[in-house]
Amino acid sequence: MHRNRKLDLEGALIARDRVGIQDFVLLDAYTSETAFLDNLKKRFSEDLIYTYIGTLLVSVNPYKDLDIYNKKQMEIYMGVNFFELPPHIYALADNAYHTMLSEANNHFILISGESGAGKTEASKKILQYYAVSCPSLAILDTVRDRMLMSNPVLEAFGNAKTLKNDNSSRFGKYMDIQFNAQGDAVGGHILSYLLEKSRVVHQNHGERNFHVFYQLIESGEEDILRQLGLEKNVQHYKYLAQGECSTVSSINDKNDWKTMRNALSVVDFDKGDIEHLFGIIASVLHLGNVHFERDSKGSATLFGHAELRWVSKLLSVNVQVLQEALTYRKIEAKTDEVLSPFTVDHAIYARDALAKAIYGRTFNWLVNRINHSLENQDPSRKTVIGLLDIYGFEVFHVNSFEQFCINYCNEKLQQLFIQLTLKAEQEEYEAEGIEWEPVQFFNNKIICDLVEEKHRGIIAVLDEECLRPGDATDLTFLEKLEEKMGHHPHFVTHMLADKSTRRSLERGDFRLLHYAGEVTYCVVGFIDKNNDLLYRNIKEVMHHSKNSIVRQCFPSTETEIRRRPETVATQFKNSLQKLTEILMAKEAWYVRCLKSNDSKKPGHFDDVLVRHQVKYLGLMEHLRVRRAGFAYRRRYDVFLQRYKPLCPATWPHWRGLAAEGVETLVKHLGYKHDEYKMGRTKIFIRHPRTLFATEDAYEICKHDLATKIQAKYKGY
Ligand code: AD9
Ligand code: MG
Repeated sequence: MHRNRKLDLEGALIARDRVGIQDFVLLDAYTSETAFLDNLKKRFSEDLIYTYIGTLLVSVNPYKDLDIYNKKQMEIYMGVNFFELPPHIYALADNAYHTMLSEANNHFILISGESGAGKTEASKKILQYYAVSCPSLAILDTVRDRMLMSNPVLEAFGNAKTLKNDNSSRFGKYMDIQFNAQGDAVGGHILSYLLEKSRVVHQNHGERNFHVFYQLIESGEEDILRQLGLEKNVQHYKYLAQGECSTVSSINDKNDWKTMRNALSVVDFDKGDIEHLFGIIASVLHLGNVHFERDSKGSATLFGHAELRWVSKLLSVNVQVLQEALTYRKIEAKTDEVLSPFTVDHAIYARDALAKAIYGRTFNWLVNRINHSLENQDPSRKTVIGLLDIYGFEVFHVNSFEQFCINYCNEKLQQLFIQLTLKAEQEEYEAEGIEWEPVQFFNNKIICDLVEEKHRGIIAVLDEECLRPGDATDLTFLEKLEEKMGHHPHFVTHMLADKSTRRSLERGDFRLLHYAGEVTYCVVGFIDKNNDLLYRNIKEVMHHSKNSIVRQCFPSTETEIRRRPETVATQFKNSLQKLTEILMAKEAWYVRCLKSNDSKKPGHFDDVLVRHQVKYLGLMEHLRVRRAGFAYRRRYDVFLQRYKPLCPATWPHWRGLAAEGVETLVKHLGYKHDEYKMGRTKIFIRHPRTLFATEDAYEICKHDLATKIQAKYKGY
C-alpha cells in the first residue's frame, strides 16, 4: 500500500512539474520574477488560470470559456479546506463564507486588475457560487434571484464596449450580500460609483454607448419601438453612430435584451416602471438628434421639431417650455428674470448636458430601485460579504477627466491593498506575540496625496479653478498645476518634462506616473466635466415631468437650494473615502486579475504584459511578505483536530489544552525548533513544505486507518 502511495506521490510530482505549483508560497525561487512568471505561464497553458499566494487568488484571463464554472464544480468546493483542492474562485468564495459564519464577522472581496482583466466575470462567479451553495429557505429564493438578476440590468445600463474591453464597467460597484446566522442569503445592497456619463453623448472611434441603447434598437419589439418613436436603425441616432462599431462579435444584443427584460421583472419592476424607463432611454436618443441652427441675430433656433416633440412626449413635459430651456438661459435680475438666447454651441451644450443628466440620474434611480427589491427579509442578526468590482486602470491614446477619475480610484484601491496586507500581517503577528521583519513595498500613497490632498492636490487645484469666477479655462487649470505641483516626482507637464519626454507631451497635457504606469491626460474638458452644470430652467422643466422616474430624479429641492453643489471630483473623492472606511472595517480577501494579452486572444500569454502587471500589482512583494514571516497559520483546535491521528499521545483524544496538544504533536512529527512558532491562539509554520509534509503523512495515515477498518469489518 505504501508503495502505491509512493507512486501516487511521484505521479503528483511529475504532474506538478507539468502544471506548475498551485501556491506561489511553495516556489523555491520565490524572489525571482522570472520563476513567478514561468509558473503562471505553465499553468495558463494547461488552462489553469488560478494560482494562490497563500489565501490571495491570482487569476489570468483566458479569453475563452472553461468548463470549470458549473454546479458540479461548485459542489466539489463546498466546505472543503482551502489548500486541499486546485485553486479556484469558488474556493475563495467558500472560504470567505465559512470564515464569516464561524467568526460571525463581516468580510469583503477586493477584485482588482486593469481594464479587461476579468474583475466583473470574477464577481459574477462569486455571486453565482453563493446563490447555489448557500442553504436556502423558500421565501429567500426571490432575494437570491434578484441579487443575480441585478447584474444583467446594471450591466445593460452601466457597461459599454471600449477599446480595452467589449463589456467594460463604466461605473464602480460595491455589493453587500447579507447573510443570517444560519448562512442564508437574506438581502443585499449596492453602492455605485461615478458612472461615465459623458459616453451618452460622445464615444471614441471603435467604442460604443451603453449596451442598453443597442439592445433596445436591435431587439426591442416592434410595438415598443413604435410607441417610443424609434427606428430600427442604430445609424440613425447621432449618439450611437459616432463610434462606428454598433455591432460587436462578442456581444449578442438580442439575447442580452431578453435577459435584461426578464431580469427587470425579477427585480420587481412593474409595467409602469418599465414603460417609463424605456421612455427615458428613447428620449435620450431623440435628444441626440435635436439640431439647432443660427438665426439672423446669431442665436440658436430649433432645426426641425419632430425629435423634440418625441422628447417632450416621452418625458411628459411641455414642448414649448422644453424648447425654451434648450435655447435660452434664464438670468435672474434684481426683481425680474430675463431670458438670454443661446448660441448654437451653447444650445448643443445644454442639450448634451440634459441627455447626460437624464441618463446619469436614471442610473442612480435604477440602483436605488434594485436596492429596494434586495432589502433584507430577515430581521435577525446578519453579517455581510462585500464584493467590490470597479472599473480597472485604463490608458487610451487620449485620456480625459474620466480616465483621471478611474485611475485615481485604482490608486486608492492599491493603497487600501497595501495598508491592509501590511496592517493585517503586522497586527496578527503582534496579537499573537510573534516577532517578524517587515518587507518594503512601493507605497503609492505619494500618488494618492498628489491627487487628493486638501488644498494642494490636483482635485483641489481643479476645484479652485472651477469655482473661480471669471476667466478660468482648462489651460489656466493646467498653468496652476504646473505652478503648484512643482517638481513632484510623479507629475510631469510640458513645461517640466525633460528633453527625452517632452516630444510626446503636447501643450495642454499633463502626465501622472501612476503605480500602474504613466498616463498622459489631456486637460480639455476637465473644468466642464468637473462642474457638471445643468441650467436651472432645464432642471425645473424636468421636475414638472409626468414621467415618475424623471420627476424623482429632478427633485424640487435642487432648484430651491442656491448653494453650488460639490464638484464631480470632490464628490467622487468623498465617496471613495467612505468606501475605504466601509472596507477597512471588514476582513479582506483578494482576487488579483491579470490580463493575458491586449488583443483578447484566447489562450495567448503575453509575457511582457503579464510581467508588468505582476510588478505593479505588488504580487512579488506580497509573496515576500508571506514568505518572510510564516507562510501558514492555523488555530490550535483546528490543527489538532485534523492531525491528531499522527501521534499516539493525541489520538484519539487529547484531554489537555489544544496548544499543548499541538506542541506534543509537532514534536512527535519532528518539527525543528525554527520551523514553527507557538502564538497565543495559533501555530505559525514558517515554510509550507513543513505543512505539506504533515498533510502527506496525514493522507497516508488516513488511508492506513481506512484499510484497517475495512479489514476489521471484512468478515461481517
Ligand atoms: V473593466 O475594468 O470593467 O473594463 P474587467 O471587469 O476586469 O474590465 P471583464 O470581467 O469584463 O473585465 O472581462 C473581460 C472579458 O474577458 C469578458 O467579457 C470575457 O470575455 C473574458 N473573461 C474574463 N474572465 C474570464 C474567465 N474567467 N473565463 C473566460 C473570461 N473568459
Ligand atoms: Mg468590469
